[in-house]
Amino acid sequence: MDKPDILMPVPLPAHLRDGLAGGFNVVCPFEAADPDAALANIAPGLRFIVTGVPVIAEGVSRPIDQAYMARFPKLALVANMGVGYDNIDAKAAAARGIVVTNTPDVLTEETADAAFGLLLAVVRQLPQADRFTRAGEWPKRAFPLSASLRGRTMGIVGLGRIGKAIALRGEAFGLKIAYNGRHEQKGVAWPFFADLVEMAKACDILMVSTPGGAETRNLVGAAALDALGPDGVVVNIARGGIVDEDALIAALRDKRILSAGLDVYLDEPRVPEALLAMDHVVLLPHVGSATGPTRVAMAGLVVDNVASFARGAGPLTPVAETPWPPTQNRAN
Ligand code: 8YV
Repeated sequence: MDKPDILMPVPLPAHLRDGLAGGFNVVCPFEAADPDAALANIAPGLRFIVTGVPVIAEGVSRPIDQAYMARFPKLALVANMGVGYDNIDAKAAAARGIVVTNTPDVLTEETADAAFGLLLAVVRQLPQADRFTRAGEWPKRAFPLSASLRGRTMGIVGLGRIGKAIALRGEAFGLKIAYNGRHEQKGVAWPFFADLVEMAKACDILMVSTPGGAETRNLVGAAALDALGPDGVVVNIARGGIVDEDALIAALRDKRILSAGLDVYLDEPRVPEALLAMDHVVLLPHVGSATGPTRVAMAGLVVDNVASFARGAGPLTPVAETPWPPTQNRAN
């Protein structure tokens, strides 16, 4: 029997493609001479899509929105390589009876490591110190004294799995922790702030670790940045759209906050020139989960989700909007 088609609308890692190739015919329209024809060819019978944030290819970004899903009448599963799935309209998927899966847990500790490394790099100016050493400046002068992590309070915007793992690292480093989110969490002793600006007033580090998408667009704006104050440090390892990029650039330029460490941007992989021109920020190319072992684990979970679903055993890690087994009114 022919292998079923699975559509990969954006370039994703080779090991994911290899993992799927055993059981599926992986269709990559971005490689076809005529991408539209390649899609039209498979559209009537297509049941599976595998997608993710295309971290490598400029200009190849494909939100899986309502209109896109509507092109595939038999679409049953959209499997995302990544815990964040703001690239997929999961509510629209739910309304069409399509299951969406993501890759939670396997990247939690890795991403928390990256977040904390970024925080240390920003506060102690480690990349700047490296540049200073390589430039042969050390024999001529001492590297300027940096800010310190001592005595700081870290406010976590979004205390999910990754937020909690970052908070535990913060405690081990002697930081005070607070958190903001939609709800106060049971069994969590760290102080909860329903209001982000109020939390920013009580903090000097803002750690952004909440899902992206329309609900959190520009959540961290000028008011929160001003509340953080001139010693304030913003670290964003979640999604670029959560922090108002223009407001952040203005606050950094006017020294209303001290610095920022960013792994994510509004229009990846393009980074605003204004940020690139600043020496007091640390800019990473969306590498939160980007280690060999973790990317292999993420790809493995994608393959396991698709394989399990395809053999009728259901998805392993469906997202909240498309629970499994399906509830009757899950579109609501
Ligand atoms: C990856 C991520 O960049 O999991 C996420 O939400 O942003 C990262 O792990 C991406 O998903 C790789 O496709």
